Amino acid sequence: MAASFEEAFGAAPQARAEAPGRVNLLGDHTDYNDGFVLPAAIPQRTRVAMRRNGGADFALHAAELGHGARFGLDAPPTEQFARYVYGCLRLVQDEGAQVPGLDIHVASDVPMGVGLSSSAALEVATLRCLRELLGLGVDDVRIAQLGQRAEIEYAGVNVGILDQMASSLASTERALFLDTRSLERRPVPLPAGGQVLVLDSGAPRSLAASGYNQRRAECEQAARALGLASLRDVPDLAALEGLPELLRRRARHVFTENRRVLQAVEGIAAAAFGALMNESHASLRDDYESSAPEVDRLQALLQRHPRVHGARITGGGFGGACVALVRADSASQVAADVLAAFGPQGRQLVPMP
Ligand code: GAF
Repeated sequence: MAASFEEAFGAAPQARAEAPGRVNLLGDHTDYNDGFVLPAAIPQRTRVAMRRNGGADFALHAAELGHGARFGLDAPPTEQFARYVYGCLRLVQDEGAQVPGLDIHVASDVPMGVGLSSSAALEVATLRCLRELLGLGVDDVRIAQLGQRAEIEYAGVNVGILDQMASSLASTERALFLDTRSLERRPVPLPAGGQVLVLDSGAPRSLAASGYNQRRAECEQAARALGLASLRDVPDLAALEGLPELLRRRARHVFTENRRVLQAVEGIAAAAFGALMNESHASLRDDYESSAPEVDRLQALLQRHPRVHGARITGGGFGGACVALVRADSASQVAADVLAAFGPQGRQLVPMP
């Protein structure tokens, strides 16, 4: 596959944009319950370049496709990867913009399918590039909202807004504390003496889409049974007592996870932040049942390491990566020790090795 726009299309692009993946430090499966999240951007980014091609159709080149895709706005492409781009084009047209035929090149080093939001990075980079090319008057929050809709309406996963807000607004230097109901947000420093490490378990997230949609439906069912607009509004754990066992555990995860995020942004020490990460993992594993055995094994190795403050599965779950808060300047040592014990299917993703 062509490594650059020029190589693929033989001319320079008219617009370029990029957007990062994200790692969620705390607050998973809270966003579609109107709750709190705490992501940071990762160094890996997706880059999109575009040029008007004089026609009405779209030619997409991306290494992830393994071949070029061609499509028009009247019918979605068959490849899942191309559907994210298609969704963005359609939504921008629905916003009232005239979208001309385009040559589009995508290059990305955001790891795919591990819980680091490669799809949000693609959506946000595509929308940023369209904003630049077409002079769209959409701000970064609107970009995130359009990206979320592209994923729900054209890729079939009923996601919340965490990933797109993180890709659109977070930095790698600090975490972004976001209230997903009001979209109020503020940057939060990482705990002093802590460094973020992300290791992939190599466990495929094969059931991620169906498991995710099912969890979301269970949360909505629990909120309905409690007579609440969403699980964000659960006042205390006692309020969950009347729920059937399974729904009670799902709701308990959401309630305790929101509380953990609120505690984590109070300027607590790295050790206390790490303890919240460990609790979050246990809650996702036992109450939310959105972890996987290989991820649990990786998390346990991380949690036990003397230079680790805490660790948890990150993102949508059902496989994928763990994020850890480790002692400053310890990431390489921890990664080497833990991966040696875990096995060759594991790999270090952040900091980039
Ligand atoms: C996926 C979704 F896209 C997010 O909206 C969020 O729900 C996350 O899983 C779990 O916190 O990344």
